[in-house]
Order: sequence, then C-alpha cells, then structure tokens
Amino acid sequence: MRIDRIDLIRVNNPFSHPFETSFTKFEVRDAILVKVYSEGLIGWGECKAFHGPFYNDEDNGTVMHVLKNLIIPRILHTDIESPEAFMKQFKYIIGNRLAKAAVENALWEIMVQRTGKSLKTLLGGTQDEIKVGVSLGMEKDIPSLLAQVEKYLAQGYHRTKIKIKPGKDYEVIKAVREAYPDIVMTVDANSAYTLKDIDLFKAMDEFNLEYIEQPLGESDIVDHARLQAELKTPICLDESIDSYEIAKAAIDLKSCRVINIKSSRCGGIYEAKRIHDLCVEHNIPVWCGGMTELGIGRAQNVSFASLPGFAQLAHDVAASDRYFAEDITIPYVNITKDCTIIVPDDTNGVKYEVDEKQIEKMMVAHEIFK
Ligand code: OSB
Ligand code: MG
Repeated sequence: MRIDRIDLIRVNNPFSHPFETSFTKFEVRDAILVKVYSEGLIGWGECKAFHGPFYNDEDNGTVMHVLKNLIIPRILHTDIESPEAFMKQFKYIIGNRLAKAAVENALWEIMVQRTGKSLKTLLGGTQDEIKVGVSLGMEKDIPSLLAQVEKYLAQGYHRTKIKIKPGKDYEVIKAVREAYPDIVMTVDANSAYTLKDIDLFKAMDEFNLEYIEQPLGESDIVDHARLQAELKTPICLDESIDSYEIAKAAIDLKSCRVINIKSSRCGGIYEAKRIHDLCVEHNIPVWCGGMTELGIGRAQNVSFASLPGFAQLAHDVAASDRYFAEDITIPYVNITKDCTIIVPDDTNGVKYEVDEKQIEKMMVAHEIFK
C-alpha cells in the first residue's frame, strides 16, 4: 500500500446524555480521524483517545504529536505491506498504542478495498451478528439510574453494566439488583479501588454479577490475582490489558477470569487478535470493549467482535444512538429487534460508508500531509 497523503481531522460530537465514569464526565466526544489515501483508495481510522489522559495515558494532544512528528513523516510516500508490517515498523516507539492503532485501523480499511473482502473475512470472523450490552454512566441518584436501566432493557440490551466508584457502589448495585433480580448485570470500577477494599468486593458476591470490571489499578495485576482468589465473582480486566505480554501474565497469574479486549488500547486489530487467540487457547471468555466511538470505530469493532472467542458474552458495542444524536457513517450503527448488530460480510450487503458531510459539520481542525 503506497501512502500518498494523510489527513488528520479533529471532530467534536456532543453526547446526547452526559456519560459519567469514576475518572471523568464526558459531555462531548472529541476525536481525531485519520484519512489515508493510497493508490486511489481511501481508508479511515478513528483514534480512540480522549480530550485528556484520564483513562489511557495518551490523549488527543499526545496522539497529534506522535502522528504528525513521528509516524506520518516516516510512512508518507512509502509502501506498507500490511497492518502487521506497520506495527513491526513502529515497535521502536514505546507505548502510544492509540496513536498507532488509528493508522493501523485505516490500513485495514484499505486492505478491505484492495482485496474486495470484508474485514470479518480478513480477520477470520465466524459470527454473523454480535450480541450487544449497554454501559451506563453514573447518575445523580438511584431513581435516575433505574430510569436508564429501564430504557435500555426495553430496547433489549443483553447485559447491563453499571459504573461504580467509592461512595457510589454497594448501595447502588443493591438497588438495581433488587429492582431487576434476573438481569445479566456487571459493574465497572475503572481502577477506582485498591486491595484495601477487598471486603466491599467480597460483599458484592451476593449480587450475582457476571463479572466485576477493572476494580484495581491498571498495573495491579498481582493485586488483582490476590483479589480474584478471594472472590466468587469473576474479575474482568480492561485497562490492564494493553499488550499480548500483559494478557499472558494476567492469565498465568490468575488475575482475572474474563478479559475485555479493546483493540486500539493494544495498538490495533492485529495485536488484539493475538490476544483474542491467546484467550481462546486458555479458555478465557473475551468481549469487545468500547470507548464511546463514533461510527468509524464502532463499525470496525463490530467486525472485530465477530471472531469466535467473542461468541459468549455481550459487547460494549452499542447502537450509535446509545451515545449520539448524530454520527459519521451511513447508515448509523443500529441494533436488530433481538438487540444484535449484523456484521458486514462478503454476502449480506451490510456496509458502512463514511459520511464526509457529517464529518465536515463536526470538524474543529484539519491538517493535510502530502
Ligand atoms: O471502561 O469500558 C470502559 C467508555 C470510555 C472509557 C472506558 C470505558 C467506557 C465504557 C463505555 O464503559 C464503552 C462504550 O459503550 O463505548
Ligand atoms: Mg471498563
């Protein structure tokens, strides 16, 4: 793939309802889009970084630096064989995986066009549709949260995930569980606790949660193993899993029994598939996480989640309208009446086109490299 030109386009899209986690409250999705021109084709990648380094150590500022000053100058007017070759070329840049993934994702889209095969086929996906869950942010009080739970259950969402933080945990989960004794329910702490909170997590065993997502710090895989040994409820690691090596260590140490794979956090789809394969080999159920993506990233997650290891659990790949009134693909990502999302493949005619008019409307900055 000869790289002829790259555009970096920054867009802002307001959330239709603020999304509050233990680390920040999101009001606007501030995202960088990477548009790669190659031999008459165009591949889009959506960078998953946020406006600040709250969830990952990268943010849109560091991503712009790495793309503009380190990656783009080295690939412009060169030939790249594959996403894998791109990852090997930039191994010498430590971390900065969200920045790398944005380009890597665009290269996959070019591969799709060059080969005429869907991303599902290129990756070896096996599922025709994926099962969808919802991630619910914190609300000002329990009745407001219960209203959100009800709204998404009515749409058929297969799993309800509740964000927690110290002071908004046990009582909140208890209230939701009492209101809905039978739903598939999980909680996500986004690293807000330490091993000192072990009694709280033991107490949560009574709520029959499918898993507890990332209770402790992102580098606490040893403490997660200590915590997991004391709990009946499986721990699911999210933030901690940013490379094949860490996934392997977490499995070896028994730090978790479930893994949330976010391909961009691991540097892209190529690396994330290696982690998927490792988890399948070790019987660790995986699901595809989300980062409140716009349509480009969301649609790619749908294809990625068609891999065989993702068949069991519901994913944080919701419909576009879970977060946004407007999106940047035609069509928007929608759910079926069974609350699944159809995976684009070579025969079913499902395809997402990038809506450049919408991108222009949301655009706050545009830089061209050629
Ligand atoms: O921890 O899974 C997370 C959103 C932003 C950053 C981290 C997380 C999340 C979510 C929502 O929980 C995922 C989604 O629906 O896109
Ligand atoms: Mg999480």
